[in-house]
Amino acid sequence: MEDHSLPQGSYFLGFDSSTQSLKATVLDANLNIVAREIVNFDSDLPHYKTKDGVYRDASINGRIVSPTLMWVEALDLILHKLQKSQLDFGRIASVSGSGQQHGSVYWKKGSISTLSSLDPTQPLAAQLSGSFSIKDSPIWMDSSTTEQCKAIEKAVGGALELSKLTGSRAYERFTGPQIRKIYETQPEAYDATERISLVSSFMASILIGSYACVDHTDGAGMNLMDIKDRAWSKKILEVTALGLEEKLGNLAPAYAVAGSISLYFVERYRFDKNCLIIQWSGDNPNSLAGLTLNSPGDLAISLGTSDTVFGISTEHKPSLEGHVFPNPVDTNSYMVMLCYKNGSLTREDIRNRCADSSWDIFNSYLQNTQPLNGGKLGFYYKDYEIIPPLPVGFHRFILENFTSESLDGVKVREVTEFDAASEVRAVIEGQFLSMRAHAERFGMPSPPTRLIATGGASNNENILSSVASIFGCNVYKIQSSDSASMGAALRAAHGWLCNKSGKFVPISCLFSYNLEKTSLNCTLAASPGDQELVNKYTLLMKKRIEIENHLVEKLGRV
Ligand code: XUL
Repeated sequence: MEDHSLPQGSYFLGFDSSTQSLKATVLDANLNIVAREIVNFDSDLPHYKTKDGVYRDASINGRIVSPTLMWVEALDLILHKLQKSQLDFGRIASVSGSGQQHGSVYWKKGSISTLSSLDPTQPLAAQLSGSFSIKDSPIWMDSSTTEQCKAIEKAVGGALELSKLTGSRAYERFTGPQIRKIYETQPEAYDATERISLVSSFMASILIGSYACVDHTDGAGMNLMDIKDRAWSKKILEVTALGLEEKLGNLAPAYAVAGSISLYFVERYRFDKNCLIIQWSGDNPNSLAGLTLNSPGDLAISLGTSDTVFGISTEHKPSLEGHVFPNPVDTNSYMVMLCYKNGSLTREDIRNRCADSSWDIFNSYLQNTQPLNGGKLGFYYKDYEIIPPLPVGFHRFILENFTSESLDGVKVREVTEFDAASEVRAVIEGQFLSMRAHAERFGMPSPPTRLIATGGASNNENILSSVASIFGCNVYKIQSSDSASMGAALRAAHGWLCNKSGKFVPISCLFSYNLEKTSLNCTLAASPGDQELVNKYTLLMKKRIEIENHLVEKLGRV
């Protein structure tokens, strides 16, 4: 039998270049965490003057960008922090990473020579500051490309056709519509671009000192890749922007080697020169790997700047809602996902306004209010939401005569405010009722066999208890809530193993160690308790969707 063990004494480094921070997780050969670090963009790199890692452009509706150079500077800073923590870089056998999905970077013509000859005595940012034809990268929060989405869908024969081809209908944050907008509104900048990277392939490019490929999984978040063939769709490239193919480079599987680490990092941080860089991917696909999701009955929810719900599917059913991506660690299955823009920043907003900016008060409100919130339903969109496509605004309703036995005779009354405690419960129940409803509509398992929670808010027991009752299943957690950087470290190990074997090997080979003894062990965090409550939530969810449909008819994007 082939030996699938990882070399004892070696380390595997995973990054997560996300909206608000750059994180790193280092695993040893037994898959235990040996080091972690974080660079918080707002506080550690204040000279970029970001708020929550982004710039919200008040002059253009829905435009949200991040300074590309900040991500570059964060890489030097996090490596410097890891160096100070005495991490032995020489033991790192491979590196991979997660990038916030959809965000794009525009490399100026000629930048490849700067990238391939970086001087290890100088910081990265100083050397790459002139390398971008667009200085601020459009990111996943941007919703300014509705016109481009409509045009692309129309040109390929409709939204469902685009979903059939690429795994998703056109979405404002997806990279194809973003590129089309740049092509239309900044043609000189588009012409001056020699390579367009995703955040994932961008960070990998810096590490290898050359342009890295986009991986198949994150590539499916662009509305440009034929998901069946895992190749750029010529038809869609043509209707997106002229001359696009040469700017995109090649695609590669997630488990492939992007290249060896560049001399810059060997000399500046003492990485081993044989250290491999495995293709980076999106944060959600890598979370799927980090949570060791492997059964179609499992669902994961990631509660971060964005909230996402995802699972595994063996088939690709085109839909007008949600996304289908290739599974980064299994060549035969797909990842299915829903993404909400109003995640932690919206929870924080309600905490700040209603709970004196304190999570303790927020939690006490959750503890002291009854499940179902006496029929109070809230819709909180601090940012233009994706699911449902509704603009910024808060909407509150009270269901009168809601006995929780049936919806007969229930009257819906709109109100302008709730008391503070009800507002807190309404934002939490509202977010998870919406997730359950849309997950069911998208064909995800209901109830799931189990639900694995990750991301910052998964540390909140009160929130997880509501999740368990709303979804009607047990909720589990892994030791670290940073599944995106954990998944990247795991994918670094997986890619290393595939490279050693000269072919794809299932990631389960890595788990022959007995998962329970590793940092990936899942523990039960909350149970649904009483089935009657689950049934009542089912009714409430139905009513909520009815109200949501009315709101979309009245205010939504078509
Ligand atoms: C997924 C999405 C977000 C970002 C967050 O489609 O837009 O979850 O990946 O980093």
